[in-house]
Order: sequence, then C-alpha cells, then structure tokens
Amino acid sequence: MCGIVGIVGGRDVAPVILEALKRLEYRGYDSAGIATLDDGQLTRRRAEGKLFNLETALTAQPLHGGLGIGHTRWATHGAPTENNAHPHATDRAAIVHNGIIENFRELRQMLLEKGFSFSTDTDSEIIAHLVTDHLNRGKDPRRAAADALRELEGAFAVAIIFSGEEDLMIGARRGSPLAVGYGDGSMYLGSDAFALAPMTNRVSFLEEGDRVELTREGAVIYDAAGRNVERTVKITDVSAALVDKGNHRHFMAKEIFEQPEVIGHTLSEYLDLVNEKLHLPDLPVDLATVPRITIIACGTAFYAGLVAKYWFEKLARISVEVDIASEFRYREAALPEGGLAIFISQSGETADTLAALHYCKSRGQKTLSVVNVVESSIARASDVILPTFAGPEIGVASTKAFTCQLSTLAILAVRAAIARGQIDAEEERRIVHTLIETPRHVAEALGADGAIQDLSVDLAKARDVLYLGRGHNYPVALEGALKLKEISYIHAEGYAAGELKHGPIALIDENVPVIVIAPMDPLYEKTVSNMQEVIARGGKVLLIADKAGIEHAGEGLWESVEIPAVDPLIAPIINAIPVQLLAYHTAVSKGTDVDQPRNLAKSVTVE
Ligand code: HGA
Repeated sequence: MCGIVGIVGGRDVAPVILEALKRLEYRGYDSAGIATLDDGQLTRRRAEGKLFNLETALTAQPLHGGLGIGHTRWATHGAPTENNAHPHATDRAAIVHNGIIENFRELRQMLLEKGFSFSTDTDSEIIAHLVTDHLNRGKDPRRAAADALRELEGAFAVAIIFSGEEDLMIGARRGSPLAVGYGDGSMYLGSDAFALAPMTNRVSFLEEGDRVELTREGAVIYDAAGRNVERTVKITDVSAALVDKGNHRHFMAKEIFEQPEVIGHTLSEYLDLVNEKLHLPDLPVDLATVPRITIIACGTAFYAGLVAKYWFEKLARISVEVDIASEFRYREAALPEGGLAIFISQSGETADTLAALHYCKSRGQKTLSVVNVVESSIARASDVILPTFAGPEIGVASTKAFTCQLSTLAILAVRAAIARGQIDAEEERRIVHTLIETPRHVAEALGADGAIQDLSVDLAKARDVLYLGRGHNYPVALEGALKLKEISYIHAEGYAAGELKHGPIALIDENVPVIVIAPMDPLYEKTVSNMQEVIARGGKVLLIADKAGIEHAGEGLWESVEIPAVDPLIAPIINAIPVQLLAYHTAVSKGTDVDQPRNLAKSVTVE
C-alpha cells in the first residue's frame, strides 16, 4: 500500500509534500521520493528506507518548484533500494504509483524495441516511459496520459507531472484509492484524506476508473467511459480523517471496495513478482512430510479455513481437518505427531481460537497463524505468522479481512503443493501470474454493485434466504448466509448444493429466495441441476455466475449477477464479492446499523 501525494501549488511544495508523506508512512516505508518541476525541469530526490532519510537528502539538497509529487513505497516489484524508489521519471514525465501493473513485461518489451531503456526493476517505471512514448508521438500531455493509462492492466493509483507544464498534474484511480483536495489557488492529490488534512479539508474521492486533470484553478474529472463527471466535495473532519469512510456511507462499503488494493498488498507480500515465485517465510514444519494440517477458527475466518481445506487437499494432497475453535478446544482432539495447526483470526485476539492454539501447542503441534493484527495474542503465541495486509477493519462484518485470509491461504496451499512435488516451477510461474490478477478481477466483480443494489430491494423483503454452492463455493455460500444474517437480520442458511434434497428442499416456496453460486467450472452442471430442482418447486433463484454460467443456466431464474470468469484457484475470492455486496445492500435497504449490527462485536475476546 504505497502512499501518493501531489500538489499543484504556488511556493516551493517539497517540504509540504514531505509532511504529507509522513502521514502516509503507515502505507509503506521501504523508500520515499519527491519530484518537482523547477523552472520547467523535472528534478527529484529519492532515498531508501524511512522518510527520515529523504528528509536528510532534502536538507542537503533542497528541491524547488511549485508543483510536485511524492511517494512512500511498500515494494512489490524490485528490491527496496533508492534506485527503485518512486518517482520514476524520463526527461518528459515523472510518475508515482500505488498498485501493480500486470502487463508491465509486455509493455517493457514493446518500449525496449522502440529504444527506451529502463533503470529500475519496478513495474511502475513503465508508466513514465509509456507516457513519454505518447508525448513523443506529438500528443499533448492530457491526451498522452489518457492514452497511456488505457494501455495499463492491473489495479493502481497514479499521479503524473510533465516537464514544461507548471500548471498540470494528472491523477488516475483503478483499484487503489485516490483523493482530490481543493485549496485556494492550489490543488492536491493524496492516497487518503488524512494525508491532505493539514492542507485542506475539502476533499473528493475518485471513483473506480476516474482520471483527473488538476490545475491551480481546480479539477476536471473523467469517468471510466471518458465522460466529464462531478464528484462530491466533502468537508472532512481532520481528526476523523485517519479512518474516514471516503465516498461511502458505511465502513463496510469502504472496506468492500478496498479489496482490490488490500488483496494486492497481501499477495505481493508473499509473491516474488520479479522472479515469478512464491515468497513465504520459513515454516516450522516440512510441508513435504507433515502428516496432517488442522485449521481452527471462528465465524468468517472458519469459512476461510474451509476454502483452504479444498485448496490443500486438491493441490497438495494433504489431509486437512477444519474445526470451529469453540468446539475444538473442548473435544480433546487427537492430533498427529508433528502436525501443523493453522489459526485464522482478523484481530488475533479471538478467545476460543487462542485457547485452541494453546491446546495444540501443549499437544506438540507446530503452529502458524494468519492474522491481520501482528501485535496480537495469537500472533505472539504462534511459531510463525503470515500476516494479512487488509489494514484496519472497522465494520463488524468481516469483508476485506476474509478475502485477504483467502489470498494468504491460497499461497500457503500452493507452497505445500510445490513441497510435495505436485506443482513444478513452470506451474508455479503460471500460478503467480494468476494470483496477481486477482485484484483486477475483484475490481471487475465490484462492477456488479449497481445491479446488486437494485435487486437487494426485493431481497430485503424476505424472511428466510438459502445459499447454495458446491466444492469451494460451499464455504462461500456459508459466508454469504452469515453476512446476510449478521447485518440485515434476515434468517439465512448456506448449504452444499447436493445436500438440498436431503432436507432443506422442504423449505422451498416462492417466498424463500435461493442464491446459487455456480460459475462455469467442473461442478457447474451438478449445481445447476440442484438449482433446477428449486425452480421446479416454484423457488425464486438468484444465480451468481460468470457469463457462460448464466447463459447455460436454462429458464426460470429470478435474477442473475455476473462475475468475471477466472481461474478456479482464485474463484472463491472473486465469488465472495457479490455475496458481500448482497448482504450490504440488503441491510441498507432494511435500514439496519450496518457497521455495528446489534448484539455483535468486532473482536470476540470472550468464550
Ligand atoms: N508496484 C510498485 C508499487 C507498490 C505498491 O503499491 N505497494 O503497495 C512498486 O513495487 O514500486
């Protein structure tokens, strides 16, 4: 989660950018840098490590100029060195970037063939050269930036400045956040409102796909389709800005929409994108020989564990038990010698999970935890931790923590498969590419937001709702039902689609909506048969599937929601998005307290 700042101002902006970067250091501190336009020329200072080093460099050699961009880096591509620090620049353009450019290899090759040369290992540098390529073709900077941005694939936020253009900065958002700040005779860009708080409290948040042209006079914003649009300017409360809701009514919505970014951050922690390999810390067991894995968690984290069971067993052929912590801790489970126990908890403080961890340790298990809070009790008590990088999750109903847990567990399962000889180097490379496309597909899945909002008005009238899924979509069905219960107070149950005829089918009538998660995959036909059994009994079916899945579903659907067609490995992560949106909008339609639903607490530190 790198941090971005941009100022189109009057006086020397570098010291102001530096102060704003200090407020973004929580997003990364591998390196930092600032570029300004001094008498029309691009100049920059960069330094490895914390901002203090950049500050020292700036004191020794100050930067001048009334327009500039700054960056604090959390490296995904390329070592955290000064050379790889942003801003990246040519003699015509300088850029700062937050996110991952998925097609940077192809673009780099294309630009190398045109005679461009690269000086860093980052994906980001490509943007500076690509913009320059368009400028060299005689385009004006606005056009050059727009055309270059269109060629980029991935999830990102960027800020771009141009030599000779004292009154222009371009910003763009696709998957990573970017806020526009409005001053008097100056304009700002920032990764969040908190960064901009000392300069202005008038802020608008770019929407997915937006591009903004900033001058001292103001901002002109274009949406993904290139239409000139207005984005509401809000007055932020400086003290609240640290955990603001952005453009959203609720933290839960903000957290759902943050997923492309935080999943990208989590994945890039565990993937070496330059060498196209996994990159995990040393583990306390040898995954090649471990006799069994026991996964223990509660609530949503338990469902992440259930998905992981499918991955570990299918990819790595390891036997996996998944248990609810509150059951596990009292049933005196028999555990194999040398086994690995994995604990999943957003807060890392879940009391039952912590107690289960102590039990496992006392029975000689090696322990690994997947937590979002690294300074937590579960993290401290574990042999090794794999942190998720979801950032603070404020909404009580977990969303981004869940998909970050899945992202981490998917990588761990692939690591196990490599250790057991089930996946070779070539397949590992393919998987790294598949995984790194996840943020983009999540952003695509979020595109169903409007359609889901519309149909939630009807769903909000239901008293009971069933969710069906098969294979790894069964835990997603369970999670969908839990999400709906938690925040809309509608009774909902998730079932393995094949179980329907063993009981729950008795519940089917026209008043019980049935939500079926069935993208086109090897289990599709089976699930669709179960869905047809529901339709035949007058049931009201909402199908969540990719285009092919919807096309082949047959007659009689009540509604459908299209999600992107993706590799089965990442499908559970993508399929979680529509069920989160469905719960969210249904709760909003019902007028419940979405972020703090009744009777619940974010971190369950009691038994
Ligand atoms: N890919 C870029 C930016 C990294 C980032 O946004 N991290 O959160 C880099 O590695 O510099």
